Amino acid sequence: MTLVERVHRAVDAAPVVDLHTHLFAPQFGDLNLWGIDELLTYHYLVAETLRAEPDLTPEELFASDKPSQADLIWQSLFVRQSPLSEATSGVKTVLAAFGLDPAAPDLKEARAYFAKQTREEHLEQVLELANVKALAMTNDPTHPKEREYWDAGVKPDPRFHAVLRLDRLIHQDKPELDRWIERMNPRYLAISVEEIEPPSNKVLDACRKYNLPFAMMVGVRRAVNPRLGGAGDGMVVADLSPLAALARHNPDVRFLVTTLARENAHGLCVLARKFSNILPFGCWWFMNNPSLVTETTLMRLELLGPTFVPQHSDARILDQLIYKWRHARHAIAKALVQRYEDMIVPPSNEQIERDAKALMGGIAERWMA
Ligand code: RAT
Ligand code: ZN
Repeated sequence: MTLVERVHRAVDAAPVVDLHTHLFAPQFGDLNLWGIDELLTYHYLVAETLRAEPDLTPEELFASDKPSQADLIWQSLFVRQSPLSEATSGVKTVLAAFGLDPAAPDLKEARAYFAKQTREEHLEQVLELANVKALAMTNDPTHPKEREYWDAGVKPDPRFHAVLRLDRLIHQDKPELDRWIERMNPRYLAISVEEIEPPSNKVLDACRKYNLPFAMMVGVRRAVNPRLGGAGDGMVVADLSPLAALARHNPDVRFLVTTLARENAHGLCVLARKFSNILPFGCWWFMNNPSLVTETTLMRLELLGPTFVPQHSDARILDQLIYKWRHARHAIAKALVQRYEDMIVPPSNEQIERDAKALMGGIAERWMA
């Protein structure tokens, strides 16, 4: 077997621990999204459709029901135009994985397929196809529907780890951090921000008390185009210097950090070389494209060795795990091959497998333990 084959095989075989998704365990009922209409109405594809159809207004698109939106998006991005973007090629990867025709003229076959699946069987099938062994949810107690499940004492499937998202909670008059941490048993606390804002002492104290990492997703500018709703967010290049101060003043708190701007990826690596309590993770959102995943992973390997988490899926729809991870695996393996090719002594199979396991799941698992 060639080096390329050995590396791709090891990366494919390594089970994933997915550090950030928007998926819900099946115990959360309708919050757990799957199927062709959900896949096609993903906000990444909504943005691309409104670009491909300049005569269609966002208001018109959102006024129709979900299946009609999905039909329109399929015709626009998959039939009238070639599905060259990452989000469209992802849908094709998912359809092919289920043995469906990725070049179908309409969604009939796909709808019939998903209609036959049960929620439980479908979950097992997707986790197996994606080779995902555990994943982090994004749990927001200010979300009324989600809150009902927690209040009713929901016990999520143990492969779905809770994560307490603070974006909205910390803006409440009296955020009940202890109460939510004790109820959810989260693996870390998380926030998305435009610029790094040092968390309050209350939040840092909670991280210490419960020994939980604090995750920061940096560089999102919300509602750049509000008419696009959930598809309307943009990005900024952030100043990372407050992160250095935060890591320096709080050596006993662990920080999980991802940045949205390609321009911030290098600075984050340099900071992580200085502070072992910073873990760079994932190629987030607009960075989640094969070319940028390979580039970023290569840079991180060069600066940090195998001590980071190359990717998280950010999946919102269960079936997306299949494409987000297949595509990521391919991009990550490419970066690894380049590094191994430059080693004076070629790597053994054991070495390759050890590295693949650490990068795909081992390190994430340790940080979420
Ligand atoms: O990637 C996404 O789906 C974004 O909409 C965001 O959810 C982002 O990942 C976030 O967690 O804020
Ligand atoms: Zn996300």
